[in-house]
Amino acid sequence: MNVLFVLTLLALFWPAQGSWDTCETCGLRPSDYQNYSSAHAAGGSDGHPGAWPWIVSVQQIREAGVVHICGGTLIHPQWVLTAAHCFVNTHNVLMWRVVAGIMHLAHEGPEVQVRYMKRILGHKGYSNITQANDIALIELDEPFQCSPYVQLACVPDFSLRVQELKTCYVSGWGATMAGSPGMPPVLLESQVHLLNTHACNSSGWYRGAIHPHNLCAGYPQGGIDTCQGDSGGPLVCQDPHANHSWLVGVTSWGRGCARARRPGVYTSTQYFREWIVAQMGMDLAGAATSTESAKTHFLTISNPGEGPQPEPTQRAVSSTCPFHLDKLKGVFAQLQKVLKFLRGGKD
Ligand code: 4AZ
Repeated sequence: MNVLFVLTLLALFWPAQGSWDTCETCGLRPSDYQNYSSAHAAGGSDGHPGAWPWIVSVQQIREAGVVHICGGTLIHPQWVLTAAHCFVNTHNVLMWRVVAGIMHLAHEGPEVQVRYMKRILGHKGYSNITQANDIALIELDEPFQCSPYVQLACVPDFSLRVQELKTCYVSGWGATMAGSPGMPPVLLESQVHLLNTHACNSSGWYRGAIHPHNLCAGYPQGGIDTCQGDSGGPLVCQDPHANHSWLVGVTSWGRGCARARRPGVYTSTQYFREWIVAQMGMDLAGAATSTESAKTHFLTISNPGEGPQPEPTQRAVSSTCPFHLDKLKGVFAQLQKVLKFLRGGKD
């Protein structure tokens, strides 16, 4: 009986150990849990590998080599959310690649993964004059493999009260000063505040240039901001009740960088959630029948990885495959294996 108890405990904790590799969760940073070997924007600071495991570098392949153009965020193993304006010069998928698990752009260590593009789905309503609908999805040729350095971000639905989120961060390989030549090759991060959109749109600020689907983030006095090269990348905020983050914005534009009353402007992922689901859903209709896991990954869009599951009244939770059910299924599978082993059966 004692052996069974020990094995039960083992079975209970076993799935948690390997779960970084499965892409079953979103919004979790493995580096918060384990001490993996040790991210910006104007006024920001360096982080450590795996600090922002959902960020990717969207790079153009040129004759002279590859060039970082934009950031992006992994929201599914095979889908990256980014800004539409990143592709104004070329929509040719053959000219692009996406790099995940990278911190220093010049150092592609063993944790770095590279994928190529199958499709670029820019929002049809994108305007390069008003920067309206500055959002795009990239479908990759092959899925990324989740790891302690590569994880998915969670896209909130309408029940999350985004404006109430207090602890938010931007990250990227963008310039440290407006107009500065080149980019820092290392991923930088900055903590920013979500700013009141009405104030952001007022005279003395952006004077009506902010759309209902934008968020403003930074500081009224400036000093800390995203900048050229950070666009397409993530604005994430910590959930106040659990230890996962929400991808609330895609870095879009700003007048200069880090200037007073000219904060960074972001495309709201919450506003475009239905658009995102519709773009990916068309493809997933086929993919979901081929593998059950594709369905699970897709559902992580609304199911963050850990901590208390949100109240249904507060945030919609998919009824088909909640994360904790998945985890329980894993535990029972392990238990069954253990029992089978004890009975002398083959696994
Ligand atoms: C850009 O061009 C860019 N200060 C991104 C963010 C901001 C300005 C410019 C915000 O990628």
